[in-house]
Amino acid sequence: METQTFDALLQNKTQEIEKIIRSYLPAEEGRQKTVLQAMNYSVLAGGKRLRPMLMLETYRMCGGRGREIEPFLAAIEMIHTYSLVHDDLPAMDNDEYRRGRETTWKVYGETMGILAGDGLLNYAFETALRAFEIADGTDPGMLLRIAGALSVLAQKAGVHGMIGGQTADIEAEAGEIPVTAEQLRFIHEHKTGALIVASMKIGAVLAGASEEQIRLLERCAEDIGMAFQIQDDILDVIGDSSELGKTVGSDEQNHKQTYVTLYGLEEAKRTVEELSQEAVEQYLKNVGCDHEFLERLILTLIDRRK
Ligand code: GRG
Repeated sequence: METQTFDALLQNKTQEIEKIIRSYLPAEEGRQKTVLQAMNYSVLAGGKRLRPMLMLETYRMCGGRGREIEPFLAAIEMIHTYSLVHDDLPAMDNDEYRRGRETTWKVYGETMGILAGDGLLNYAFETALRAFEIADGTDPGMLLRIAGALSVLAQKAGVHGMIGGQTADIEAEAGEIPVTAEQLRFIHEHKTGALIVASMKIGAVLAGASEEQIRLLERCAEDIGMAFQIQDDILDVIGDSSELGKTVGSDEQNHKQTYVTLYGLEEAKRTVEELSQEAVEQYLKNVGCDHEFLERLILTLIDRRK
């Protein structure tokens, strides 16, 4: 695929996703207006929308054509955004700049930042449940697939997924002892990888992919998640704050051990490349579907600058 074609496709697909996400945002009204404003502020601040993109493309690649996927696209972005809102809080990373804007707690205050994150997490499930309203009630298979997708969303966002990873990360940061490679792997797999795996798995489950296809796509997503986090560590060292829309150098400031501090910059870059190639060659290509766009997307992430 020509670079120009890929770029144009990426832009169109991002716009499509953006429209869907916006259509599921709550109205800013009633006595809880302030928290609703804070929730929407953080979602509307932008972001690459990578997780909904991976979900939608996996769904379509596996033959999905319905609209049941739409509330899940919005839900995964709400959960991802809540994690950023909470991660930026003074009690966690204490960041003031994210997605090119002041962080939610900086604008709305710390208490409202906590509530906005809680609100987004819960609203994500209210939103995903709306897939049942879209589904054709005469197809029990679809109802089961939606229930399966909800279960993936709950598990991967939860204590055995992202929250578990964040816990291990916070504890590693507070400790005096250097983190081991195994600990770091656990943190990355859960903190970052879990939502990326959830995105691709939900796409596959809703599209009715086979067990084997789901297994391959999970492995593929695990590699993408790991590569994505290592690249995030790299960009925290060599990235440009205005391009990234967030502060760089915060890992060093927080004395955080990362893939870069453990293995060095060059080895980290090599690993991102290797994992991304493996995601495509060993897993994506064996799913047996037209994978051209997803392949290109995964390989483009190797050199991402934001
Ligand atoms: C607070 C429960 C809880 C979890 C927080 C996800 C997370 C765990 C913290 C956010 C900070 C961080 C470095 C997370 C790793 C995942 C990651 C690289 C997030 C940034 O994702 P992008 O680059 O962000 O997709 P945009 O803004 O483009 O959506």
